[in-house]
Amino acid sequence: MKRVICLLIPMALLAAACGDDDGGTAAEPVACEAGETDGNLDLYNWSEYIDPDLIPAFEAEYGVSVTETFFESNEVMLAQIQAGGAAYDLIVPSDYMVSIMAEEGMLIPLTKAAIPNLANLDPKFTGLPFDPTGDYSAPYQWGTTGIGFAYEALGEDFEPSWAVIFDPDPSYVGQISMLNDAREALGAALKYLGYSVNTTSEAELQEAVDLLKSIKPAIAKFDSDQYEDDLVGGEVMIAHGWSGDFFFAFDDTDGWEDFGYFIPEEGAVAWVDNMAIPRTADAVCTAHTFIDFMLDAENGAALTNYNFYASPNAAAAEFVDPEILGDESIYPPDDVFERLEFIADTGAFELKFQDAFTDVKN
Ligand code: N2P
Repeated sequence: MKRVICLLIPMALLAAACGDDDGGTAAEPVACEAGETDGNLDLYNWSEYIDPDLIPAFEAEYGVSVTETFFESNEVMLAQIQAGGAAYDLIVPSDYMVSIMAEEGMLIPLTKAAIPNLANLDPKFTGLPFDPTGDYSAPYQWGTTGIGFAYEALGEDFEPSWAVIFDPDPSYVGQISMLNDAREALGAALKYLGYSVNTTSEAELQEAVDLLKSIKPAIAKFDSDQYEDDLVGGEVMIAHGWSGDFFFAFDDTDGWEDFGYFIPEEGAVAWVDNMAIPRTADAVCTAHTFIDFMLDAENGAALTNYNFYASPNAAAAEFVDPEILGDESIYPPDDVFERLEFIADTGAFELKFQDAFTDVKN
């Protein structure tokens, strides 16, 4: 029976669901020293996530070149790494995906002595459940998933609820976008329904599917790539998306007065994206050196000042624009943080999320 099911599931998560029960064979660490390079770096990252000045700065300092390729979801990235085409040297998976990939033996354990700037990390961002020993990943940036909106649609005084999407006002029906991302879109529906984003209840998942299907006529598109541009460009009025992407677009278009972002009162997703080295990497030592470069205090601050995501780098704080540091939509206060939930690896249930989302979209 397991065999039949395994033939029907998406390729990207096949190994996680159908591999041997102990996960893949562990990858061996590689001996690298701080500052060592062993070739050019192929970086596989989310889009608009790195201050473009940092790439030439790294290239000049270490005499290697960096090629950047972009992905728009953890699952797309996983599928690419599993397909084994390009040998990316450094990837930026979110929390639950670090755990999936480490479990499958897809990540090279970090040689921590080659990354002295790990000491700059805020202790809150070390020992996290998806990589308790920090052996496989180093935090890059963190943020929340909520709702970006046009004040023209919601006015100044509205209830900051997921109902903005799941019980939409007729005035903006058809002008809503949602992330093209199974865990995020279903997670939003689960939160609205009062459930955990990490549910492993088929009944709860089905309720989330039914809810998303019921509002499909109100959804203009599922998109994770240009939703923030669609919002500031007037193509949609409401967008489900990642905090910093909205702020980046508001800043880019002088749109701060016309657009906003909120974390729904029912709770939402918080995430940490992390740097990790796939076992198929060629330039493993350059990848370590790049991780160390990104964890430098000033470089970490440059990231946040560019992409408006929060930094896990404590030493960076003094170089971060004070307006960003004090912005509660970027650095949520404790009472808001308590309502946030991290997406976790649900094991074999991951496939049910993927299948459920395919069902929603078809
Ligand atoms: C950056 C997107 C952040 C990814 N453009 C959220 N995990």
